Amino acid sequence: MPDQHPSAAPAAPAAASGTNARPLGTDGGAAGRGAPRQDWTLEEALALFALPFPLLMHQAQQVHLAWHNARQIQMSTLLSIKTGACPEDCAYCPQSVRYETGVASEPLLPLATVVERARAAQAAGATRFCMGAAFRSPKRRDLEQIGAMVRAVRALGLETCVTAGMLEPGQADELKAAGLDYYNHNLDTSAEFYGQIITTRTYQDRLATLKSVREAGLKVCCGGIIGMGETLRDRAQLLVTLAQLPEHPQSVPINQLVRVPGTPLAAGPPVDPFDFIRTIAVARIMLPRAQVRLSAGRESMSDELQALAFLAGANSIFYGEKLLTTGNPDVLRDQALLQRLGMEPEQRLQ
Ligand code: SAM
Ligand code: DTB
Ligand code: SF4
Repeated sequence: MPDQHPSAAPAAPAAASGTNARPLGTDGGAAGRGAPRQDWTLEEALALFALPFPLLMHQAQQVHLAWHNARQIQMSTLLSIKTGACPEDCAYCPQSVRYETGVASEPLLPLATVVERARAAQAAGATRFCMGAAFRSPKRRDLEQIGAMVRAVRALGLETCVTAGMLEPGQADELKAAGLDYYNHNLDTSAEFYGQIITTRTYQDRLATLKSVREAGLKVCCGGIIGMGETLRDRAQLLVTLAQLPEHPQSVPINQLVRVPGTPLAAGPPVDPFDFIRTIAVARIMLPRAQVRLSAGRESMSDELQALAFLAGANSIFYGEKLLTTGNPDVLRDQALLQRLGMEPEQRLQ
């Protein structure tokens, strides 16, 4: 008997089988693309994951081409503005005070240093500057300083993003008033698996911060991590949760776990690269309008694997030699990769 992929069975719903007439990932509105769907079910997401790889890639590319300029990649540069000594216990994170990872802690950087780094990122070709702070949640004085950083970086003509832990509604409003464009706060994984990774804040806490951010009028950057021991079902459920938010996040980072010695997740089986690409492709289909960012983990990926991620619909990267505390490909390698692929950095600010 010839091998039969599980998805060859007739159970796949229409959205995954490619047989329905409406554009994939949308409600089929009159404009051709329609509005992004917010009624994705876990069964539909799983059916997408179960598609033969070439069919999944084909569907992801159809969505990608309908919504985006597939030549362009958005480039964001990260800077850790406050490093280490974080009280939370996120099992993947080298910045938690609970793990011996060798990360030296540093208080909030001076404004001048942040501006200097933002200028350098802009000169290298980044259009967004993301400031990451290892806080459970920022205090009043922290937020004032971060607001000043946002104002100064925005004044350079860069888009701004901050990630600094949990926010109350008033704090999100304060950042919006400072001119912040995006706030990054990841769900990281499914609600079901979450408790095995973090115990010091709940999934509900994360959803509450996302609500504060959205309601302040900030753009939401929210995604997760692949490779923490989660099942395919957890990956599918994370994407369903993102797609069912009152509004799709405008930016969706898909991180591959960087295994940092000293963290509880330091040892673990590697992620199958094709499963990683599948996650990007399903994210592209379910969240058609979002920027899907090929995020942490690129340093260990071949150029060919990154090209597959772009084919699957990733259209944003972190650009610059460092993420927060770990490495990232150097800018010359990234520039060469885009050039070899006939692709280019996105110039336009959203
Ligand atoms: N402390 C803030 C918070 O957790 O909300 C902001 C900074 S935190 C480092 C931002 C995100 O980076 C995390 O939510 C997680 O998704 C990602 N991250 C942290 N360590 C990582 C690792 N080792 N590999 C992949 N992603 C990681
Ligand atoms: C996100 O999703 N990934 C970035 C950013 N948001 C803040 C952080 C990745 C961190 C990787 C581990 C480190 O460098 O410390
Ligand atoms: Fe702290 Fe953020 Fe790291 Fe969790 S992910 S330990 S909250 S810095």
